[in-house]
This record gives sequence, structure tokens and C-alpha cells, in this order.
Amino acid sequence: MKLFFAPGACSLAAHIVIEEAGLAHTLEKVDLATHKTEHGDDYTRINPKGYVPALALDSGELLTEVGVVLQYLCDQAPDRRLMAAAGTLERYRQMEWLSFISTELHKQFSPLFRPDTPEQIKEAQLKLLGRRFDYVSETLARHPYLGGQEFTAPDAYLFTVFGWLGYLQIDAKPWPRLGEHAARVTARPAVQKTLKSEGLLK
Ligand SMILES: N[C@@H](CCC(=O)N[C@@H](CS)C(=O)NCC(=O)O)C(=O)O
Repeated sequence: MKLFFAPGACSLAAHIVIEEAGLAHTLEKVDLATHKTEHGDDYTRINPKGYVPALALDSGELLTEVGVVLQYLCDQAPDRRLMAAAGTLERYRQMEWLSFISTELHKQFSPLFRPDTPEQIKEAQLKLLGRRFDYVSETLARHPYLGGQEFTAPDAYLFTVFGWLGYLQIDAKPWPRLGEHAARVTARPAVQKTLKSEGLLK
């Protein structure tokens, strides 16, 4: 399988999980400004949605959407316990987190990345994100990872989007538990390898 990614983008969650799962894969970097892949191909011809991540399966199928790509990857390596078995309540809880992170965190960041977003809208988005991070922080007060004592795929996704505060130079101090969560995730060998591979860590 091949993962199409852009350094530090939401595809980082899939990249982390592919490494955590120990799955054989190749990578292809996408320039999101030009929609060209590192091999010079027009990315919109590979993924008409134009965004990352996309996972090209060996069968020729293309899977998109972070929450779905993560689940697919975890299901290829069930022994790694990155997601619970389909049909269990634990799995639905993990899907609940993936959906929350996608719609309430990830997509709420989007206006902050756009240079033409009016300041008033940016302020409103930051307030909303702050309330959502407060909620996540309450969960992390009870256990080190979103689902309990163990790292699972939603933690990779949370780690990715929380990291965008730093990229946007927004103060993350109001959420020290999220900072501690990020430190725990960063320390994982598979995460170190992924961050180095994306050029995000020396
Ligand atoms: N709904 C998509 C959103 C993916 C997305 O927002 N990707 C961003 C990077 S984090 C992107 O590639 N943006 C460039 C574009 O839309 O052209 C998913 O869950 O995978």
C-alpha cells in the first residue's frame, strides 16, 4: 500500500498508525499548494478530492478520509490493538473520538490556516477550539490516553491536530494535559520514526 501525505498535515495520523501497525508501505509526498506529487504527477488525478491522506491499496482501490484510513490500517494488524474489534462498544467509542476529532477539532482549524480569513472569524474559531480542547483535557485527567491506559489510533489523530497550535504559534499552555499527552505520543519509537521521516524532527 502507498500513503499519500503532506508533512505535518492530517495525514501524519495515518503515517503514525501505519508505522505503529508495522505494515509494509511506501510513501509519496504531495505538495498541497500545487497538487503535484513528488514524482511530478497531478495528485487530483489520483485523488479527485485533492486532499491528503489517501491510501492506495495493492488492489488498486483508493481509500480516503482520515477516520476511515486509520480504521482500515488498524484492522490490518489487529494484534497491535490500535483499534478494538469491529462491533464492540470499545470500537464505537474509538469511532466516536475519530468523528469528534475530525469534525470538532480538525475541520475547525481550517479557517485558521487560510490567509484570507477575517480576524473576527479566527477569534471565534479559537474560542470554539478552546472549548473543545477543554473537553479533551477533562478526559485526559482521568487516563493518559483518550481510550484509557493504552495508545490507540485516535491518540495519533489528536496528537496531529493539537500540534497545529504550535505551527500557528497559538499558545497551548491553557491545556497542559494535552501537552503531556503530546509528549507521551512523541516519545513512542514509531512516532519518532514518523516525525523524522516527515522532516518534523531531527
Ligand atoms: N475530510 C478529509 C479532510 C482532509 C484534509 O483536510 N486534508 C488537508 C490537510 S490536513 C488537505 O489536504 N488540504 C488541501 C486541500 O484541501 O487541497 C479527511 O478527513 O481526510
